[in-house]
Amino acid sequence: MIFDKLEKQRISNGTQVLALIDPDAKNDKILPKIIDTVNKSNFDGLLVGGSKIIDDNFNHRLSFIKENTDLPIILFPGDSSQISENAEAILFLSLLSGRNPKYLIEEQVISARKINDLNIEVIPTGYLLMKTEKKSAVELISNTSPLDMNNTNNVIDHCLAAQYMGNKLLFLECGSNSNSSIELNLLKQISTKITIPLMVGGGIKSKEMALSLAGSGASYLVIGSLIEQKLDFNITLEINESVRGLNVG
Ligand code: 1GP
Repeated sequence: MIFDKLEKQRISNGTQVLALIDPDAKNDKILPKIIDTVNKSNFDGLLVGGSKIIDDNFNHRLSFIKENTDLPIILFPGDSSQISENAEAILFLSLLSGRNPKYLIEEQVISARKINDLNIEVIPTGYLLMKTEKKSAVELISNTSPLDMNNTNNVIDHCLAAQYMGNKLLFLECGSNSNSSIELNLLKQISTKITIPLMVGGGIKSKEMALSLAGSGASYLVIGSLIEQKLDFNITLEINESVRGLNVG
């Protein structure tokens, strides 16, 4: 089981770093280079998914990714159309920061039978979108309001609710290519209250940022835009090696 394996790695090696590939048409030309960068960066896992796929080639791109990497594919779907037999696991997300039924339960119901038929491992994940300077694609597409990071109690209440609902993972999202990631003090406070692993993503662009997030309680870091923008494995490899050993146990 993929999640058990990641958790075992996390407990013995510390914070895990996952690559995120957006399998959208915009990346078609650089997809081989993205995969090559991921393969050479010693990532601990691979997420694949995007807010919106503009054509019907999602599955085709997943096959291509699968053929070209040894990392198992974990879906991080923007909606129920992003389910594929080429994946081994799925973050079964519920956008709990929002109040739009489509992303709280409707897309989940639409996708459940397909996931079951394809025998994809399900990782129940509470998904919380944080407010940053820039409006994220998630905010625009889901038509939901992100959580104000200054309202610590409200964020922690959402985190606790996500945990009490039985989620195995909590994804704290600042939006792809965000100018900032989650505030460190908030992350620290969340990590003292929450016992399920914390996955942090959105705007991780440097080793310093990755180290601060891991040092503040992030169990998993997700890096997407940096891979696409730089296509330089030296940068991502340095980040991944730097957090190894932090948060062991
Ligand atoms: C987006 O959290 C992920 O959903 C990754 O964000 O693309 O900014 O790395 P970046």
